[in-house]
Amino acid sequence: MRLKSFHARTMAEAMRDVRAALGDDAIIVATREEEGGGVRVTAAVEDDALAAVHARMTQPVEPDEPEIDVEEVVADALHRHGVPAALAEQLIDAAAGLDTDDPRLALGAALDSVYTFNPLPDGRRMDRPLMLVGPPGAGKTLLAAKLAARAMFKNRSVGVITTDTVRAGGVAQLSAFTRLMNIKLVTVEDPDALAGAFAVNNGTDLVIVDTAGRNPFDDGDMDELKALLSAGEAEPVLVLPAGIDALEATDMAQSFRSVGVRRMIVTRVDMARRYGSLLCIAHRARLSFCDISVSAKVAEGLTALNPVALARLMIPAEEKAPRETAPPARAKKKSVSSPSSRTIP
Ligand SMILES: Nc1nc2c(ncn2[C@@H]2O[C@H](COP(=O)(O)OP(=O)(O)OP(=O)(O)O)[C@@H](O)[C@H]2O)c(=O)[nH]1
Ligand SMILES: [Mg+2]
Repeated sequence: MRLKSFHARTMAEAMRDVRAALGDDAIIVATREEEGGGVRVTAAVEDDALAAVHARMTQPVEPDEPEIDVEEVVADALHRHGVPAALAEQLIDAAAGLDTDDPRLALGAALDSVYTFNPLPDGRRMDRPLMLVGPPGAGKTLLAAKLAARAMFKNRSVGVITTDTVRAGGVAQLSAFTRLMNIKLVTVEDPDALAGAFAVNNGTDLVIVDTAGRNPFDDGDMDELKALLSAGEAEPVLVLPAGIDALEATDMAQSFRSVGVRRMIVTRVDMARRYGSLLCIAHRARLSFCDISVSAKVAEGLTALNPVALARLMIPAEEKAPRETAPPARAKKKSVSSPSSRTIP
Protein backbone atom coordinates (compact mmCIF):
# COMPACT_ATOMS: atom_id res chain seq x y z
CA MET A 1 0.00 0.00 0.00
CA ARG A 2 1.31 3.50 -0.90
CA LEU A 3 0.18 6.79 0.58
CA LYS A 4 0.45 10.08 -1.26
CA SER A 5 -0.75 13.62 -0.55
CA PHE A 6 -2.02 16.06 -3.15
CA HIS A 7 -2.44 19.81 -2.76
CA ALA A 8 -4.78 21.72 -5.06
CA ARG A 9 -6.94 24.82 -5.19
CA THR A 10 -10.23 22.94 -5.11
CA MET A 11 -11.35 19.47 -4.16
CA ALA A 12 -12.25 18.69 -7.79
CA GLU A 13 -8.71 19.55 -8.94
CA ALA A 14 -7.17 17.48 -6.14
CA MET A 15 -9.32 14.47 -7.09
CA ARG A 16 -8.29 14.83 -10.72
CA ASP A 17 -4.62 14.82 -9.67
CA VAL A 18 -5.17 11.76 -7.51
CA ARG A 19 -6.75 9.83 -10.36
CA ALA A 20 -4.06 10.87 -12.82
CA ALA A 21 -1.23 9.77 -10.53
CA LEU A 22 -2.69 6.72 -8.80
CA GLY A 23 -5.48 5.56 -11.08
CA ASP A 24 -9.15 4.81 -10.46
CA ASP A 25 -8.38 2.32 -7.70
CA ALA A 26 -6.96 5.00 -5.36
CA ILE A 27 -8.74 5.28 -1.98
CA ILE A 28 -9.11 8.68 -0.36
CA VAL A 29 -7.73 8.35 3.14
CA ALA A 30 -8.06 11.97 4.37
CA THR A 31 -9.02 15.44 3.15
CA ARG A 32 -8.14 18.73 4.80
CA GLU A 33 -8.64 22.47 4.17
CA GLU A 34 -5.21 24.21 4.13
CA GLU A 35 -4.66 27.38 6.12
CA GLY A 36 -3.23 29.36 3.21
CA GLY A 37 -6.15 28.24 0.98
CA GLY A 38 -6.82 25.13 -1.09
CA VAL A 39 -7.19 21.53 -0.01
CA ARG A 40 -4.90 18.61 0.77
CA VAL A 41 -6.05 15.12 -0.11
CA THR A 42 -4.23 12.02 1.05
CA ALA A 43 -4.87 8.92 -1.04
CA ALA A 44 -3.73 5.31 -0.85
CA VAL A 45 -3.31 2.69 -3.55
CA GLU A 46 -2.25 -0.95 -3.68
CA ASP A 47 1.22 -1.50 -5.22
CA ASP A 48 -0.21 -3.62 -8.10
CA ALA A 49 -2.67 -0.93 -9.13
CA LEU A 50 0.13 1.67 -9.05
CA ALA A 51 2.31 -0.51 -11.29
CA ALA A 52 -0.54 -0.79 -13.78
CA VAL A 53 -1.00 2.99 -13.84
CA HIS A 54 2.73 3.46 -14.32
CA ALA A 55 2.82 0.96 -17.17
CA ARG A 56 -0.05 2.73 -18.89
CA MET A 57 1.63 6.12 -18.55
CA THR A 58 4.99 5.00 -19.86
CA GLN A 59 3.58 3.06 -22.79
CA PRO A 60 5.09 4.46 -26.03
CA VAL A 61 2.55 6.34 -28.06
CA GLU A 62 1.97 4.64 -31.39
CA PRO A 63 2.00 7.32 -34.07
CA ASP A 64 -1.14 7.17 -36.13
CA GLU A 65 -0.18 5.71 -39.52
CA PRO A 66 -1.65 8.01 -42.14
CA GLU A 67 -4.14 5.89 -43.99
CA ILE A 68 -3.46 5.73 -47.71
CA ASP A 69 -6.42 5.62 -50.03
CA VAL A 70 -4.83 3.58 -52.81
CA GLU A 71 -7.63 4.21 -55.26
CA GLU A 72 -7.37 7.95 -54.75
CA VAL A 73 -3.58 8.05 -55.17
CA VAL A 74 -3.83 6.03 -58.38
CA ALA A 75 -6.67 8.23 -59.68
CA ASP A 76 -4.65 11.35 -58.84
CA ALA A 77 -1.56 10.03 -60.65
CA LEU A 78 -3.51 9.06 -63.76
CA HIS A 79 -5.13 12.48 -63.86
CA ARG A 80 -1.76 14.26 -63.47
CA HIS A 81 -0.30 12.24 -66.31
CA GLY A 82 -3.19 13.17 -68.58
CA VAL A 83 -4.56 9.65 -69.04
CA PRO A 84 -7.87 9.82 -70.94
CA ALA A 85 -10.88 9.42 -68.64
CA ALA A 86 -12.22 6.08 -69.91
CA LEU A 87 -8.78 4.46 -69.78
CA ALA A 88 -8.13 5.94 -66.33
CA GLU A 89 -11.44 4.49 -65.13
CA GLN A 90 -10.44 1.05 -66.38
CA LEU A 91 -7.07 1.23 -64.62
CA ILE A 92 -8.58 2.53 -61.38
CA ASP A 93 -11.06 -0.36 -61.41
CA ALA A 94 -8.24 -2.85 -61.82
CA ALA A 95 -6.14 -1.17 -59.09
CA ALA A 96 -9.04 -0.95 -56.64
CA GLY A 97 -9.59 -4.69 -56.61
CA LEU A 98 -6.14 -5.42 -55.25
CA ASP A 99 -5.40 -6.13 -51.65
CA THR A 100 -2.44 -3.77 -51.17
CA ASP A 101 -1.83 -0.45 -49.51
CA ASP A 102 1.02 0.41 -51.90
CA PRO A 103 -0.39 2.57 -54.73
CA ARG A 104 2.57 1.81 -56.98
CA LEU A 105 2.02 -1.92 -56.68
CA ALA A 106 -1.69 -1.42 -57.28
CA LEU A 107 -1.04 0.69 -60.39
CA GLY A 108 1.62 -1.78 -61.56
CA ALA A 109 -0.84 -4.65 -61.31
CA ALA A 110 -3.50 -2.60 -63.09
CA LEU A 111 -1.07 -1.79 -65.91
CA ASP A 112 -0.17 -5.45 -66.11
CA SER A 113 -3.82 -6.37 -66.57
CA VAL A 114 -4.30 -3.91 -69.44
CA TYR A 115 -0.94 -3.87 -71.29
CA THR A 116 1.60 -6.31 -72.55
CA PHE A 117 5.29 -5.80 -71.82
CA ASN A 118 7.62 -7.39 -74.29
CA PRO A 119 11.18 -6.11 -73.74
CA LEU A 120 14.05 -6.76 -76.10
CA PRO A 121 16.26 -9.69 -75.15
CA ASP A 122 19.11 -7.98 -73.35
CA GLY A 123 22.31 -9.88 -74.07
CA ARG A 124 20.61 -12.76 -75.83
CA ARG A 125 20.55 -13.57 -79.53
CA MET A 126 17.62 -12.13 -81.49
CA ASP A 127 15.95 -14.31 -84.08
CA ARG A 128 15.06 -11.44 -86.39
CA PRO A 129 16.79 -8.20 -87.34
CA LEU A 130 15.32 -5.20 -85.57
CA MET A 131 14.18 -2.34 -87.79
CA LEU A 132 13.79 0.94 -85.93
CA VAL A 133 10.96 2.95 -87.46
CA GLY A 134 9.20 6.14 -86.45
CA PRO A 135 8.64 9.81 -87.19
CA PRO A 136 11.60 12.16 -87.79
CA GLY A 137 13.65 12.96 -84.72
CA ALA A 138 12.16 10.22 -82.54
CA GLY A 139 15.58 8.95 -81.46
CA LYS A 140 16.02 5.99 -83.86
CA THR A 141 19.68 6.58 -84.71
CA LEU A 142 20.76 7.14 -81.13
CA LEU A 143 18.80 4.05 -80.17
CA ALA A 144 20.53 1.99 -82.88
CA ALA A 145 23.86 3.03 -81.35
CA LYS A 146 22.64 2.27 -77.82
CA LEU A 147 21.42 -1.20 -78.79
CA ALA A 148 24.73 -1.91 -80.52
CA ALA A 149 26.70 -0.70 -77.49
CA ARG A 150 24.61 -2.79 -75.10
CA ALA A 151 25.09 -5.94 -77.16
CA MET A 152 28.84 -5.25 -77.46
CA PHE A 153 29.13 -4.94 -73.68
CA LYS A 154 27.55 -8.40 -73.43
CA ASN A 155 30.05 -9.80 -75.93
CA ARG A 156 27.44 -10.34 -78.61
CA SER A 157 28.13 -10.02 -82.35
CA VAL A 158 26.38 -6.98 -83.79
CA GLY A 159 25.52 -5.88 -87.31
CA VAL A 160 24.37 -2.32 -87.98
CA ILE A 161 22.68 -1.33 -91.22
CA THR A 162 21.41 2.11 -92.16
CA THR A 163 18.84 2.84 -94.82
CA ASP A 164 18.79 6.57 -94.05
CA THR A 165 20.59 7.68 -97.17
CA VAL A 166 18.23 10.50 -98.07
CA ARG A 167 18.74 12.94 -95.22
CA ALA A 168 22.01 14.86 -95.22
CA GLY A 169 24.14 13.51 -92.39
CA GLY A 170 21.91 10.47 -91.78
CA VAL A 171 24.73 7.98 -92.38
CA ALA A 172 27.44 10.15 -90.87
CA GLN A 173 25.59 10.39 -87.54
CA LEU A 174 25.45 6.63 -87.11
CA SER A 175 28.91 5.96 -88.48
CA ALA A 176 30.35 8.30 -85.84
CA PHE A 177 29.02 5.87 -83.23
CA THR A 178 29.82 2.61 -85.02
CA ARG A 179 33.40 3.73 -85.71
CA LEU A 180 33.94 4.25 -81.99
CA MET A 181 32.63 0.75 -81.31
CA ASN A 182 34.62 -0.75 -84.15
CA ILE A 183 31.51 -2.01 -85.90
CA LYS A 184 31.22 -1.93 -89.67
CA LEU A 185 28.24 0.17 -90.76
CA VAL A 186 26.49 -1.17 -93.85
CA THR A 187 24.63 1.39 -95.94
CA VAL A 188 21.80 0.20 -98.16
CA GLU A 189 19.54 2.12 -100.50
CA ASP A 190 16.80 -0.30 -101.50
CA PRO A 191 15.01 -3.45 -100.35
CA ASP A 192 17.20 -5.77 -102.47
CA ALA A 193 20.39 -4.41 -100.95
CA LEU A 194 18.78 -4.77 -97.52
CA ALA A 195 17.96 -8.42 -98.18
CA GLY A 196 21.62 -8.90 -99.20
CA ALA A 197 22.81 -7.27 -95.98
CA PHE A 198 20.59 -9.60 -93.96
CA ALA A 199 22.10 -12.58 -95.76
CA VAL A 200 25.63 -11.37 -94.97
CA ASN A 201 24.69 -10.95 -91.31
CA ASN A 202 23.12 -14.37 -91.05
CA GLY A 203 24.31 -15.80 -87.71
CA THR A 204 24.96 -12.39 -86.12
CA ASP A 205 23.44 -12.15 -82.62
CA LEU A 206 21.84 -8.75 -83.12
CA VAL A 207 21.17 -7.01 -86.43
CA ILE A 208 19.89 -3.44 -86.18
CA VAL A 209 18.46 -1.45 -89.06
CA ASP A 210 18.20 2.32 -88.74
CA THR A 211 15.66 3.96 -91.02
CA ALA A 212 14.90 7.51 -92.14
CA GLY A 213 12.17 9.34 -90.23
CA ARG A 214 8.80 8.75 -91.91
CA ASN A 215 5.71 10.90 -91.94
CA PRO A 216 3.05 8.42 -90.80
CA PHE A 217 0.34 10.39 -92.60
CA ASP A 218 2.15 10.40 -95.95
CA ASP A 219 1.26 7.41 -98.12
CA GLY A 220 4.50 7.64 -100.10
CA ASP A 221 6.60 7.53 -96.93
CA MET A 222 4.70 4.56 -95.58
CA ASP A 223 4.89 2.71 -98.91
CA GLU A 224 8.68 3.09 -98.85
CA LEU A 225 8.73 1.64 -95.38
CA LYS A 226 6.56 -1.29 -96.45
CA ALA A 227 8.94 -1.93 -99.35
CA LEU A 228 11.92 -2.02 -96.97
CA LEU A 229 10.06 -4.45 -94.74
CA SER A 230 9.42 -6.74 -97.68
CA ALA A 231 13.19 -7.31 -97.86
CA GLY A 232 13.24 -9.91 -95.17
CA GLU A 233 12.37 -11.04 -91.73
CA ALA A 234 13.05 -7.79 -89.89
CA GLU A 235 10.73 -6.85 -87.04
CA PRO A 236 9.67 -3.21 -87.26
CA VAL A 237 9.75 -1.64 -83.80
CA LEU A 238 8.21 1.78 -83.32
CA VAL A 239 10.41 4.44 -81.74
CA LEU A 240 8.44 7.30 -80.20
CA PRO A 241 9.48 10.00 -77.75
CA ALA A 242 7.63 10.52 -74.47
CA GLY A 243 5.87 13.79 -73.83
CA ILE A 244 4.07 14.31 -77.14
CA ASP A 245 0.36 14.86 -77.53
CA ALA A 246 -1.52 11.65 -76.74
CA LEU A 247 -3.98 11.74 -79.61
CA GLU A 248 -1.44 12.80 -82.26
CA ALA A 249 0.93 10.10 -81.11
CA THR A 250 -1.86 7.52 -81.12
CA ASP A 251 -2.71 8.35 -84.75
CA MET A 252 0.97 8.01 -85.64
CA ALA A 253 1.24 4.70 -83.83
CA GLN A 254 -1.84 3.35 -85.59
CA SER A 255 -0.32 4.22 -88.95
CA PHE A 256 2.92 2.41 -88.05
CA ARG A 257 0.90 -0.53 -86.76
CA SER A 258 -0.61 -0.91 -90.21
CA VAL A 259 2.84 -1.78 -91.59
CA GLY A 260 3.41 -4.45 -88.96
CA VAL A 261 4.66 -2.69 -85.81
CA ARG A 262 3.61 -4.52 -82.62
CA ARG A 263 5.82 -3.02 -79.94
CA MET A 264 7.28 0.37 -79.17
CA ILE A 265 10.43 1.73 -77.61
CA VAL A 266 9.90 5.03 -75.84
CA THR A 267 12.74 7.56 -75.95
CA ARG A 268 13.41 10.82 -74.11
CA VAL A 269 11.64 9.55 -71.01
CA ASP A 270 14.12 11.70 -69.06
CA MET A 271 12.76 14.79 -70.83
CA ALA A 272 9.10 14.23 -69.98
CA ARG A 273 7.15 14.34 -66.74
CA ARG A 274 3.80 13.09 -67.99
CA TYR A 275 3.38 9.63 -69.41
CA GLY A 276 -0.37 9.52 -70.09
CA SER A 277 0.27 9.69 -73.85
CA LEU A 278 2.22 6.42 -73.66
CA LEU A 279 -0.69 4.65 -71.99
CA CYS A 280 -3.05 6.06 -74.60
CA ILE A 281 -0.82 5.03 -77.54
CA ALA A 282 -0.22 1.49 -76.35
CA HIS A 283 -3.90 0.99 -75.56
CA ARG A 284 -5.47 2.41 -78.71
CA ALA A 285 -2.83 1.18 -81.18
CA ARG A 286 -2.61 -2.17 -79.34
CA LEU A 287 1.17 -2.08 -78.97
CA SER A 288 3.30 -3.81 -76.38
CA PHE A 289 5.66 -1.79 -74.27
CA CYS A 290 9.26 -2.63 -74.92
CA ASP A 291 12.36 -0.81 -73.65
CA ILE A 292 12.73 2.87 -72.74
CA SER A 293 15.57 5.32 -73.24
CA VAL A 294 16.23 7.74 -70.41
CA SER A 295 19.44 9.43 -71.53
CA ALA A 296 21.08 11.02 -74.56
CA LYS A 297 24.30 9.11 -73.82
CA VAL A 298 25.07 6.13 -76.02
CA ALA A 299 26.46 3.88 -73.34
CA GLU A 300 23.65 4.21 -70.79
CA GLY A 301 19.97 4.69 -70.14
CA LEU A 302 18.41 1.90 -72.16
CA THR A 303 16.25 -0.22 -69.95
CA ALA A 304 13.44 -2.78 -70.18
CA LEU A 305 10.04 -1.60 -69.07
CA ASN A 306 7.78 -3.68 -66.84
CA PRO A 307 4.47 -2.82 -65.15
CA VAL A 308 5.93 -1.89 -61.78
CA ALA A 309 8.74 0.16 -63.34
CA LEU A 310 6.12 2.11 -65.30
CA ALA A 311 4.04 2.58 -62.15
CA ARG A 312 7.13 3.86 -60.34
CA LEU A 313 7.69 6.38 -63.11
CA MET A 314 4.11 7.56 -62.71
CA ILE A 315 4.05 7.62 -58.91
CA PRO A 316 7.51 8.58 -57.66
CA ALA A 317 8.33 7.40 -54.12
CA GLU A 318 7.74 10.79 -52.53
CA GLU A 319 4.25 11.01 -53.99
CA LYS A 320 2.68 7.88 -52.59
CA ALA A 321 0.07 9.91 -50.68
CA PRO A 322 -2.62 11.97 -52.37
CA ARG A 323 -1.64 15.57 -52.88
CA GLU A 324 -3.52 18.61 -51.63
CA THR A 325 -4.19 19.65 -55.19
CA ALA A 326 -5.70 16.32 -56.13
CA PRO A 327 -8.53 16.68 -58.57
CA PRO A 328 -11.88 15.38 -57.49
CA ALA A 329 -11.32 11.67 -58.00
CA ARG A 330 -14.30 9.96 -59.50
CA ALA A 331 -17.05 8.94 -57.11
CA LYS A 332 -15.56 6.51 -54.64
CA LYS A 333 -16.79 2.98 -54.89
CA LYS A 334 -18.20 1.32 -51.82
CA SER A 335 -16.55 -2.03 -52.28
CA VAL A 336 -14.71 -3.79 -55.01
CA SER A 337 -14.17 -7.45 -54.56
CA SER A 338 -12.33 -8.71 -57.60
CA PRO A 339 -9.77 -7.27 -60.03
CA SER A 340 -11.04 -6.12 -63.37
CA SER A 341 -10.62 -8.73 -66.04
CA ARG A 342 -10.73 -6.22 -68.86
CA THR A 343 -7.83 -6.28 -71.29
CA ILE A 344 -6.93 -4.54 -74.48
CA PRO A 345 -9.79 -5.08 -76.91
N1 LIG B 1 17.66 13.28 -73.41
C1 LIG B 1 17.47 12.36 -74.34
N2 LIG B 1 17.70 12.68 -75.63
C2 LIG B 1 17.49 11.73 -76.57
C3 LIG B 1 17.05 10.43 -76.23
N3 LIG B 1 16.90 9.73 -77.36
C4 LIG B 1 17.24 10.57 -78.38
N4 LIG B 1 17.59 11.77 -77.91
C5 LIG B 1 18.01 12.95 -78.68
O1 LIG B 1 16.99 13.21 -79.63
C6 LIG B 1 17.58 13.78 -80.80
C7 LIG B 1 17.14 13.01 -82.02
O2 LIG B 1 17.72 11.72 -81.98
P1 LIG B 1 18.06 10.90 -83.30
O3 LIG B 1 18.58 9.58 -82.88
O4 LIG B 1 18.89 11.68 -84.23
O5 LIG B 1 16.59 10.78 -83.89
P2 LIG B 1 16.16 10.05 -85.25
O6 LIG B 1 14.87 9.40 -85.00
O7 LIG B 1 17.26 9.19 -85.74
O8 LIG B 1 15.98 11.31 -86.20
P3 LIG B 1 15.84 11.26 -87.81
O9 LIG B 1 16.87 10.33 -88.33
O10 LIG B 1 16.06 12.66 -88.22
O11 LIG B 1 14.45 10.80 -88.10
C8 LIG B 1 19.08 13.76 -80.59
O12 LIG B 1 19.50 15.01 -80.14
C9 LIG B 1 19.27 12.72 -79.49
O13 LIG B 1 20.42 12.95 -78.72
C10 LIG B 1 16.82 10.14 -74.83
O14 LIG B 1 16.40 9.04 -74.43
N5 LIG B 1 17.05 11.13 -73.94
MG1 LIG C 1 18.24 9.09 -87.59
